[in-house]
Formats: sequence, C-alpha cells, structure tokens
Amino acid sequence: MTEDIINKKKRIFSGIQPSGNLTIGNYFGALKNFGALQNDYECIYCIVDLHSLTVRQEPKNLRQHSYSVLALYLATGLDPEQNTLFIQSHVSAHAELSWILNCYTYMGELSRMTQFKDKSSKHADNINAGLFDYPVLMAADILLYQADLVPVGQDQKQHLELSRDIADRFNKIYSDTFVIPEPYIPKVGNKIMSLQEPERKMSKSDENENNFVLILDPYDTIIRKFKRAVTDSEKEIRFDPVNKAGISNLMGIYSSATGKSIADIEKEFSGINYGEFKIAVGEAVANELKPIQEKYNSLINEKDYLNEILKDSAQRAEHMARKTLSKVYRKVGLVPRQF
Ligand code: ATP
Ligand code: LTN
Repeated sequence: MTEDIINKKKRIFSGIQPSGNLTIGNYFGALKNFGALQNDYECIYCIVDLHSLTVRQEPKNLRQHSYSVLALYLATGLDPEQNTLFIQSHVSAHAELSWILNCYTYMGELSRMTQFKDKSSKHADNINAGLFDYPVLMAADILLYQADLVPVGQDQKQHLELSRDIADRFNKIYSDTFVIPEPYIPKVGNKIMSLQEPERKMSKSDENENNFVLILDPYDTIIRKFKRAVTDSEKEIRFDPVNKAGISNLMGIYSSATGKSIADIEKEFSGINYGEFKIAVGEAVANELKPIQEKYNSLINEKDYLNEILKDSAQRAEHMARKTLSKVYRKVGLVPRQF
C-alpha cells in the first residue's frame, strides 16, 4: 500500500439551504461542527440552493442568502483552500444523479419522510413534486462525493437513513458503486427548539422572528429574544425536556455555547431565577457569535473574493462528482457520450 492510501482522510459532505438567514439551530446543530472537523477529514460543504426551491423563494433573496451562507462558512473558520465550499447548482451532476436515483426510490419511502409531512402542512398551497423528491436530491449530493460521514442536526437523520438505503439498493443491483454514509450528529445542540414554541424545532423559515435567534442578530436583539423565551410556572432550573421544554432548551443552548455539561449547569444556576438565567444564556450566545459577525461583515461585500472561491471549489467538486456519475451511467447501461 502506498503512503498516500494509508494517509487518505475520510470524506465529509454536508449542506445548508440558502432559504433564509441562518439561526443558532443551524450553527450549533451543523456549522459549528463543520469547522471542528476540517483538520481531520476532507470536507465538502455545499450551499444547497436547488433544495431551497422546494419552497417559494424571492429570486433576489435566494441569491443574497447563497452568498451569505458562503460568508458564514468562512466566518466560522472554514478555510476555503482546505475545504470545498461550493453552490449545488454549479455542479449539474447533482440534478443528473438525482434523476437516476429517483428510479431506485419508492413512493412509499418518500411518503414516510417527516420533513415532507411537516412542510406539506406548512405550505398546503404548494405541495410540489420537488418537496416530495427532496430527499433523493440530498442522497445524490452525498453519494456523488462518496462521503463517509455527514454532519447534520437530528432532523436530517431520517433523510440520511434513506440515502443509505438507496445506496445499498443500488450497490446490490450493480455491484459496489457508492460508499454508504454514516450520520454525524452532535451530542449537544442537535435539536435547538423554538424560543416561543419549545416543542417545535427552531427553523430559519419561521414567520415569527421571536422563535429564532439569527447568527447575525445584533447583541441587544439576541438578549431581548432570550429574555422573552417561553419557560414554565416553576422556579427550578432543571433539565426535563418533557415537562420543562423551554428551560431545557435554554440549558441545551447554554451547554452548546459554553461546553459545560447539563449537570454542571444545574449546579451553577441552582437557586437562581429564570430571568437571570435567560440573560446568562443570551450573553453566552451573543459573545460566541460576536467574532463571527465581525468576520462576516468584513467578507460579505467582497464579491470578487467570494466568486473566486465559488469558482475554484465548483471545479474541484465537478471533477469528483463526474467520476461517480460516469460510473453510475455506465453501470445502468447508458451509452457513453462520444464527444
Ligand atoms: P428551513 O427552515 O428553511 O427548512 P432549517 O433552518 O431547518 O431550514 P436547513 O438548511 O434545512 O435549516 O439545515 C441546515 C443544517 O442545520 C442541517 O444539518 C440541519 O439538521 C441543521 N439544523 C437546522 N435546524 C436545526 C435546529 N433547530 N437544531 C439543530 N440543528 C438544526
Ligand atoms: N436537507 C438538509 C440540507 C442538505 C444536506 C445535503 C445535508 C441537502 N443536501 C447533504 C447534508 C448532506 C437540511 O438540512 N435540511
């Protein structure tokens, strides 16, 4: 075995939709881990704009949010030379593999996806075929790059299991083609809940802005939103997600921001009132986000620099993706192109 093979790093793929401004759910559930993994893995982080189209987007906003996600990737410390940071629609192999995989995915499997059920009830006037097919495009994203590991929040676990099933099905029919990807879900912060409705996931496309905290919210806004967070009628700061969803969510956020364990947080805030605790959580979050916001502000208007990254990365991604796509086309029996 050559040294090159022995030292080959495992590959990571993940994506974030440019469907709005990113929340601390996106940050603690996904983005924060992306940076932590970059030294030990070969990382590919995508801005999945095609996925965003499954819900109506204002074209101008979609473009702006796509650059914003890239600037946040950089602001949270991802090195654009070490990592491949690109936009999904720039590599057409995603849409192409997605079509092929559609023919190896069952309607029954897609009907069981909870995200589809949630989004269909939220957007009852626009239950489009793309929304139904969303997980197949996600499988194509991951499988194209032969990713070993996929860092995501808890809500994406079901989609990842489907990606594994599709890959396994294809491999069994045609011989080994795809690496079967493993989920990488953080122990803490994998499901940050809404501040006003703590039984629901915090989501960037929520209409009520008091439900979420944005990575780019100003300091005072962050503190204000935490001060208003829904709690309960008790007085004790105790972790109990069933009976004390609001307080438990705040404890989870504080743990994500400080690295302290839940047990230590219970001790630290024993006898302290909810109001004071909420301010402590707000300050911990705002302080963690401050340097990210500063870096973001210095980058977001550097369009030439951002475009240069998008170009270089998409070329690298294209090369990797084509390799898998050609293999797939050959295996299923499509005649190779003659030009
Ligand atoms: P939308 O509201 O537009 O559907 P979203 O806020 O759920 O989007 P995505 O772009 O779909 O965000 O997710 C990007 C990443 O952030 C995924 O890995 C997802 O699991 C993670 N994530 C999203 N929301 C949360 C949350 N509340 N807690 C933890 N992780 C989250
Ligand atoms: N569905 C994911 C976004 C996403 C993704 C991916 C995540 C699209 N393709 C590939 C990991 C790997 C979501 O967070 N809603």
